[in-house]
Amino acid sequence: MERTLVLIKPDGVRRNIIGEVISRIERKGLKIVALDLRTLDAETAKTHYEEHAARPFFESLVEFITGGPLVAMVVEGERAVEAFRALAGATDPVQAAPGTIRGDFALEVQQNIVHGSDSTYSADREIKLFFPDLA
Ligand code: RTP
Ligand code: MG
Repeated sequence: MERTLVLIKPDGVRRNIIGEVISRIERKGLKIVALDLRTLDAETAKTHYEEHAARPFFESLVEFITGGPLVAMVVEGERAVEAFRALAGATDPVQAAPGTIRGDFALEVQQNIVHGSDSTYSADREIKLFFPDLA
């Protein structure tokens, strides 16, 4: 069974839509196998988003993602990586289709509510980073 790392970013927690996001994951038929509310330190945030280290928005992204508590989850199911990315919608919430999490709840590219791993390779790396003790 495939696993993916999902984050409800600090903007989603601040806006009290944790339940809304979790409900969509469960409604889809995906299973939550680990879940934790935590505030990231800068080092973990930089490792998580290391692929973007050279991008102009990197510093601002790290500041945003460490700026308050977030919810980290491991989500499991058939093609879980792709299934959750479809629920999340496009990175830019204005482009994201209505009916997706970003399409329904966000307007700005940085504050786009959720993260989902972009491949099984990334999922593996990110799950080890966030939940090193998970079997
Ligand atoms: P994520 O990694 O958070 O699931 O998002 P994604 O794959 O859809 O998008 P990605 O390209 O990996 O970008 C990571 C996050 O960086 C912020 N971002 N800001 N200011 C900008 O132009 C910009 N572009 C991206 C977003 O929070 C995006 O989700
Ligand atoms: Mg990404």
